[in-house]
Amino acid sequence: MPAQKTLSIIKPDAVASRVIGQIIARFEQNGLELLRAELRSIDRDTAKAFYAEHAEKPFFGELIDYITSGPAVVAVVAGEDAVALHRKLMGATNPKDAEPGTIRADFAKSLTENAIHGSDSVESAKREIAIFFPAAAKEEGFLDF
Ligand code: IDP
Ligand code: MG
Repeated sequence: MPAQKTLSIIKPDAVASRVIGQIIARFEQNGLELLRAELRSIDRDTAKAFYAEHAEKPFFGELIDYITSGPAVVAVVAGEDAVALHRKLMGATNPKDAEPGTIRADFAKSLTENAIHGSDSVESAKREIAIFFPAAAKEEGFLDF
């Protein structure tokens, strides 16, 4: 089985805080590698499709405003057990609950502006990679993991 892949987003607050390098270093120090990465703004339609599971939540509007507010690093990160390992490196959604030494504990500003996104399952990873890297997703075997 090829290495597992996950969709990682270094969110606009972390890009503005200039900690892209520190976050990517944590991936690399923990056995994960970057397969694709783009510094880009996320448009509102893409953001709404990406966060569709939260469409009915009271914070949805705030979340879409935030994730589209400036450049983000959107990446495909790969390695053994990449989905769970990347989530572990992220820490809890609310930085107040995140373990010391996790990306959110160290870099997040608030529950909304929480520095990083990572797919929550292999199925989510495939859906999210196809949204942001449609050409890669069509490559033979890219989504076989
Ligand atoms: P996750 O990013 O840890 O998977 P989700 O529950 O999927 O967390 O929420 C997606 C994103 O929505 C969070 O990362 C955070 O930016 C934002 N968010 C989640 N819950 C709240 C909330 O209660 N208030 C405001 N923003 C929230
Ligand atoms: Mg989530």
